[in-house]
Amino acid sequence: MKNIYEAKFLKEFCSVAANMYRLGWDERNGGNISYLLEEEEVKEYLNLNHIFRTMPFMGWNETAFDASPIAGKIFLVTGTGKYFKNVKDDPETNLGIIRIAKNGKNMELLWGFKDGGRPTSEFPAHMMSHMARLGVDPENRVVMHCHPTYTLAMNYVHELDEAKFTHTLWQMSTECIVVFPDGVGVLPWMVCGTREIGEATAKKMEEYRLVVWGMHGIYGAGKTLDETFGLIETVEKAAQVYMLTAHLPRINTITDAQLKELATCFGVTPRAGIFTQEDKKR
Ligand code: 2HA
Ligand code: ZN
Repeated sequence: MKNIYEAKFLKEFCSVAANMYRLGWDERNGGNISYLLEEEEVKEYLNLNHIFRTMPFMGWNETAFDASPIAGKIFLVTGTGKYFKNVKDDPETNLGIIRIAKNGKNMELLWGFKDGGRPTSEFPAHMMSHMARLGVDPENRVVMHCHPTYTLAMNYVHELDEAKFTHTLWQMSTECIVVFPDGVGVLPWMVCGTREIGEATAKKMEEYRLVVWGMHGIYGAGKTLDETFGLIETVEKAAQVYMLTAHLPRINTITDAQLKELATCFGVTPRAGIFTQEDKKR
């Protein structure tokens, strides 16, 4: 067996968590990541027949949550109550590798959570989001949640309307429409960790790779850790520009005609319905 600390998936995961912490997106135990691994790559490092513990999905009763469509799939995931700050120095305590049990009701621990920990309280929301994303993109691997400062700040001063929010972000930085032409889904404020927010997030994930949780944070999904991080990073940069300028008279803007020109030039299709927003000049 190879040393798991040499595994690319673990090294990359630790480094992305460290970056998210460094950027202030994951204070205390804020945020969570789940990363779908290939069985082939995991079995170089772990004996897949050795299950340390079997755990039910916390807080979700059997009828409420059925993960059988992804039974047998293996995820590297952050732990509940664990701090992103500590992931890099002690991955085996702060992270775990779990497999969805055959019945779709339990998780089998294959590595990590060595202090008795368990996956993030948002794990069912993550799994439902994985199922939704895999339905539209079979290559999706990552679901990432965090609390980026400017995105959160923007939630308090900008309407929480998907089309308006997306349109404003697209205007705040030229690359936005190229990076997320599909826009940003927005959920109203909801209690986190619940079945309701999990289901609502997964529903949005059928259409969006980015979902803002009103006055809480953001969810991103993608094929790789880099791609998912990059999506959130691009939203956060645009939100930062918005927050640095929202209180000032705006004398220039990227027009809808220019946004459309960008889309044509980069070969992306902007989500329908965004350009019906008035081109706000304040
Ligand atoms: O895990 O961010 O939304 C901590 C959170 C919950
Ligand atoms: Zn959160």
